[in-house]
Amino acid sequence: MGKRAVAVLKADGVQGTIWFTQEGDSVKVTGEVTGLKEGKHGFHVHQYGDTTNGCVSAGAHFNPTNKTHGGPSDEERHVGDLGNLIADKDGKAKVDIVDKLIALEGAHCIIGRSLVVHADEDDLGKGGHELSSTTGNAGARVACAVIGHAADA
Ligand SMILES: [Cu+2]
Ligand SMILES: [Zn+2]
Repeated sequence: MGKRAVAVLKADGVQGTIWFTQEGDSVKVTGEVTGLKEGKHGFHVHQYGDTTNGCVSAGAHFNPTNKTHGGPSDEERHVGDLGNLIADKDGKAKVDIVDKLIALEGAHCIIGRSLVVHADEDDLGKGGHELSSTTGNAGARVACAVIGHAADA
């Protein structure tokens, strides 16, 4: 099976483990996040694996191709744009995504960068807010974790 990476989120109240598994040209993203407010929460790979100043030092969305912000199925998107988590009424979000742009090696490699979960919904670039084209206006960073190498699946 494929190469694997993992991010372990451990913030105040918000916790989770997210696995990234290479499957051919795509990366499967699986896991669970708990402790969220019910509803949608922006979910991105940010450029730096730096938490010296909390999630702020993770920097902007991982964007090696110099595009504007979008949704995961858009042509125009940051590599790090994974869309939204959807938390149920118990605050739990199950993650089961396949993405064709993030990678575990090469120019789009996300290992050593950060996974960030936001307080609010990512409008996928379509909200008409001044932040829509850069962040999806997803609000505060409620949890973040450095994406690290894991044993192969
Ligand atoms: Cu983000
Ligand atoms: Zn983005």
